[in-house]
Amino acid sequence: MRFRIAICLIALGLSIWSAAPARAAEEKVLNVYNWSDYIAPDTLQKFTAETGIKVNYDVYDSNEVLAAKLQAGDSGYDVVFPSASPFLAQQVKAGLYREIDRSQIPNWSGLDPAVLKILAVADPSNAHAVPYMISATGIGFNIDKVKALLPPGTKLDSWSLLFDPAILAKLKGCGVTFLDTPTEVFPAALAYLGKDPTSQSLDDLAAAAAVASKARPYLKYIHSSKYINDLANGDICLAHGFVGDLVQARNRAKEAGKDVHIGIIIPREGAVLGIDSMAIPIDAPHPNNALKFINFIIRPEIVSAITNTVGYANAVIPARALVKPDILTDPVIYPPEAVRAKEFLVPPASPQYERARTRAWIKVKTGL
Ligand code: SPD
Repeated sequence: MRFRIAICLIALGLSIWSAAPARAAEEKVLNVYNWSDYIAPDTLQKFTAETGIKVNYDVYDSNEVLAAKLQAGDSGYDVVFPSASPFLAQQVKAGLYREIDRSQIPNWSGLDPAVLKILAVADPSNAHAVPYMISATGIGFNIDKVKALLPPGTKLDSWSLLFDPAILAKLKGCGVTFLDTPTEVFPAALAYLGKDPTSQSLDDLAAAAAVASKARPYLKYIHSSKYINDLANGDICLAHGFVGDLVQARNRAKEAGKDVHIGIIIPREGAVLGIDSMAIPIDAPHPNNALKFINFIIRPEIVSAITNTVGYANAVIPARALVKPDILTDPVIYPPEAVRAKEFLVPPASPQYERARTRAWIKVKTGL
């Protein structure tokens, strides 16, 4: 019997030993699942040229879509980009990510400790996620159209632009849009109402849903990425959006030489703070390539080129010297302390609250 156990242990030892070279010889492929409009045009080519690793690259535009893929399991992805809270927090708790082997991420030393500290709220000890891009959620608008439609002197600095039915009635004809997620719309509605935007009380949820439902008839659509081009082309005039995406809309309008001028605000009542991170799914087929990719992305030259393209701030301190001065000084991309102080993370919620929030959102969307 003892002999048999010994044989088994030797066999186990051999199989572990023989698994090591197999891991080292991981096939030269990496499957990445990122947000749309969230990388520089040459980032992937540069990575492949340097490492020989071919990247299969898919995109999504909502945390809910990523969450559904991860929960189903066997996504086939090696690197994904969840937002810090509530999504990353819930997914870390559910054991959906591998621990990051920091010995493989020498560029970790450049990461801003202040950002890591905030991210640690979702990912204790920063064990599973590496910060990618940071932004607030705000409002983008067509300056000329909105000013022409609203009474002179209307202040363009508040969530009332998105939720006040009197304002929406005036803007309806030129196109107003919401992001397609309750984790952005309801906190913004609570901020508009002067309530705690991180509240998880069911009464506050009902109040937020009522505000959003009242706005619904004035909306052109609810979508989380289409607004970039539509705002740039003048097809809509006011969009609830991720600030970097609104910056891209502003840039696209300028580049197209159209007579469209986009204003962007982080509303004075406060706004959702988004810290998107890179994480490796627990069942990733190419975890070693994923580590190489993550380390590559946070290299100052690479991450600054991404920031310069997509209009989102990054968390790499030595990259700041390489970010274009007009981006570094843009108060919606790198907001001043007074604005940042009002930004907040959406906290993870109980399953019961999440179900109520999803039900409330479906009601808002369908108008039922
Ligand atoms: N096109 C890039 C979109 C990035 C969205 N980040 C989500 C932040 C959640 N608050």
